[in-house]
Amino acid sequence: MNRCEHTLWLSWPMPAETNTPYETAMAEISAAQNLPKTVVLKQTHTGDEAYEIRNEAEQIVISGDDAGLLYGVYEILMADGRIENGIRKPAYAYRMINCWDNMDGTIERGYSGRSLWFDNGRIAYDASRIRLLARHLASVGINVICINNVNVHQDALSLIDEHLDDVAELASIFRAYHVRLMLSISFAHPLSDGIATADPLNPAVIGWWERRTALVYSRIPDLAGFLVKADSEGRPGPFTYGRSHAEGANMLAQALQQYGGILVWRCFVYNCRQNWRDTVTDRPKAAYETYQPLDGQFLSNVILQVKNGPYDFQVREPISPLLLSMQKTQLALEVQLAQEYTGQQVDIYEMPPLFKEIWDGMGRDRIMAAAAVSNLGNDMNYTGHPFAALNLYAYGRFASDPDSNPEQVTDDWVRLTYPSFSEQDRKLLAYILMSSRSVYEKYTTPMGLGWMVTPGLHYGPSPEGYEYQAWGTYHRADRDAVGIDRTSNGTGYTRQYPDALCRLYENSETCPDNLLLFFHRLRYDTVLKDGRTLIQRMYDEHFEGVEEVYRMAELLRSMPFPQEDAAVIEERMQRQLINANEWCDVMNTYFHRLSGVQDEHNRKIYD
Ligand code: GCV
Repeated sequence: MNRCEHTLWLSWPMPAETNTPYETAMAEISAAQNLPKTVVLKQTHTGDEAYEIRNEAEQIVISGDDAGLLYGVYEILMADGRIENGIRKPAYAYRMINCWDNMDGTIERGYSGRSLWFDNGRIAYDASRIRLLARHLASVGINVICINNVNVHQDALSLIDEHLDDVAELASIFRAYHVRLMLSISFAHPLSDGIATADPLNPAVIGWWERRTALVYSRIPDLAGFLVKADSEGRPGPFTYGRSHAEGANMLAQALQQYGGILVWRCFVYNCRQNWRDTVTDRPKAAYETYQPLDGQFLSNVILQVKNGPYDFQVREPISPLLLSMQKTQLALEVQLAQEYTGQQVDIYEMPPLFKEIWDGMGRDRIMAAAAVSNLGNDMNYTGHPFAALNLYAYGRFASDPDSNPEQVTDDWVRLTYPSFSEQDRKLLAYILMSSRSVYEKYTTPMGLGWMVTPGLHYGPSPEGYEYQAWGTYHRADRDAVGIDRTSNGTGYTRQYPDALCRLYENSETCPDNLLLFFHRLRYDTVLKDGRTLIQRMYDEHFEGVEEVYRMAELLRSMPFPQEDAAVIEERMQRQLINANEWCDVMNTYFHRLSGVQDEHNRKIYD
């Protein structure tokens, strides 16, 4: 078996090329050798990707559509023995991956090589690698992939212009696995095509988008739709023309409507030119303030895509209040598999517990779609670190079934990825992966503080790197205290939550420890629930985090990984150890210098 087939989780051979998901399901059945029983496919009345599994003399998958059959077949092939009879249906109609790939082949916040489909301003790919990827996406129910960066640079305008036929060809590879393409578009595109304005209410602009959308759908009739980042971090948008985001989004949605396309509009809008002296503006409040007043104003094919937390994919954030507050608007949750702030696919940070926390915090019915910023690239193993593939796998599982159990999902991935492991090794690896998030949190920024990363790069510590900058990400540490007061006495951010949550977060006694410094400004001598002072807890967490990485490294070395994986895991673990030590020392020194408080255990803190 070649390397790239081995490293993602489907271990049986790649089936021959097919054209439709139905043929793909049939081909997967015959490619898998070790089936316990025959799998039979039957078409019936159920639709919407639903399927039924029946264990009779044979295992039977019944579905009204090709996609349902495909998902049923994967469920059987990936299961560990017998699976339950019953009907399943993916929880959301759209389970999306957002790739931040640029036409020059680079990937914004990419940590696993270059783009799998763009190079040097054009579309170029290895079709068999794309098929392998599509196959893995389908195996966990992912059904939409947006191939280009939400920051749409000038050369990417060509995707809905001279490169449209190449995009259509790429779409056909994904189509066989029931994965539909989506494209990020620039709100200002008409300006580059002889139109004097991009005002969404201007008839010339409306006509331009109608014609362009018609052209796109003539080549890719099943395109899922368009994705837009507008008025965010310098991207163009309706604000330039004094229009609201509802007016902007609806104009595009109208153009998509007759083709069944959706318009996904990102809610990542905040003031990225903030004066750090301004203590009134509080960036986490921004998305709610912008979009909540627009609730109910969007057309039925608009989906607002909201990041899981109110800031930007920090190690730990509370659930975004916007996700809890829109009653009359369709929402998509956005998570980030690319480990921008969470170790960059060098440090191990596994997301099943994060996904559980997010869905528990939000409820499964608040949204009608899920999106994940991709962690994929053209590295042989697709995700840089072999363990980062678990994040992709787990995202698909949760987006299909938000009630998934994170332990089970992790176990399944380990069993599928390393089938030759003993039960003991499987359990140990699953345990390491499940704890990796809290280990990372301990040595970086415990208790919800966030940021403090090297500006721009976002890897490694820099406690004041963002402190005097314009991005609105401050902690305002001084010699007595750290954090921002986001309660009603402070910036009032807590008031964006429903009452019960607002009360929980308002009070530092009831606020969960792991979010204390997100919501409160606390003195270093504050005594926490466990009896330790804030500063002592800070020191302890950093030291413990490093110790846990050493333990993790030792345990991983004892496991029988395939040779290629072992080399990558060890090389990255060496870098994780350096990073963890650096975080621990820099953070402890920083707070020790500010507070002058000694560590109760007299461990080494550099002055
Ligand atoms: C695509 C953060 C990242 C940016 C990213 C942005 C976004 O600010 O650092 O690289 O841009 O989020 O989500 O749009």
